[in-house]
Amino acid sequence: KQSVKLIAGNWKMNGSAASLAEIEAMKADAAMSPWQAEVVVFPPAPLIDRVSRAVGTAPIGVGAQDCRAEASGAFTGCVSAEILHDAGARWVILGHSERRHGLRETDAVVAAKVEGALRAGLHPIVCVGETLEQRDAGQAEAVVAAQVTASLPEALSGRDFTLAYEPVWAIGSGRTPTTEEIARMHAVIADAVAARLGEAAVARILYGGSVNPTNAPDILATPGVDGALVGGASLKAEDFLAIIRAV
Ligand code: G2H
Repeated sequence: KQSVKLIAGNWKMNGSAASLAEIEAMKADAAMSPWQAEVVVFPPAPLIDRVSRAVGTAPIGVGAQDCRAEASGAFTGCVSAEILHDAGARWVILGHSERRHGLRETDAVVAAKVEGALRAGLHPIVCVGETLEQRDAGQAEAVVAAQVTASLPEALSGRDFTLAYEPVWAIGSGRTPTTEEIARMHAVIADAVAARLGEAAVARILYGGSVNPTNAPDILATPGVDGALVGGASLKAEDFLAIIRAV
C-alpha cells in the first residue's frame, strides 16, 4: 500500500477559465515548500486540457469526473477514457453518488467504466457509500461491501487503484461520520477488496463528504484513511491548500 496520502479535489459542475487562477495559487504554494500529499484536481471535462497545460510540471495531477466505458462510437454527449487521456487526464472518478443516484448508474456500469479507464491508462477512483436510510436501517456496512464487490472488475487484480468512501448523507451537507465510524467502514472496505481481488490488491481508500480545513486533520489522521476526496472545499485554493497542508 502506498503510504503517501492522496488529496483529490472534485470540482463537480463548477469552474471556468477563471479557475486557472486557483491552479496558479496552488503552484505558487507547492513551489514555496513541498507538499506531503499527492494532489489531483478534477475539473469539468472541457477544462481538462487548459488545466493540464496550466499545471505544467507542477506536482498536481489532473483527472475527469466520469467517463463512458466504450473507447469510441456513436454515444452523443459522452466522453471516453481515451478522449480524456488525450486531453491530459491521468485519473478518473467513477461511480460518484451523484451519478449512481442522480443518473442511476449501477455497480455493473461502474465496473465497465473502470475497465475502460484501465484500458486507456487512467487511474480510477471508485466511489461507494450508503444513504441515510440504509445507515439508519443498520445496513451501511453490508451495502458498502456489496458495492465494492460489484463495482471492482477482475481487471483490477494487481493494479494500483483508489476507492473513496463517501456516505451519501455526508456529501455537501456539512455532516460527517465520527472518525470511529470512518475507521470501521474503511476496514470493511479493505476486507471487501481483499475478498474480491486477493490480499495483494493495492488500493488506497479515501474519505469523502464535507471534508473542510477544520475537520481534515482528524479525518486524515484516522486509521485506514489514505486521503480525502474533497468537493466544495476544493473550489477555493486557500481552503484546498489548507487541507493539503493538513497531511
Ligand atoms: C462528496 C464530496 C466530493 P463535498 O461528493 O466528492 O463533496 O466535499 O462537497 O461533500
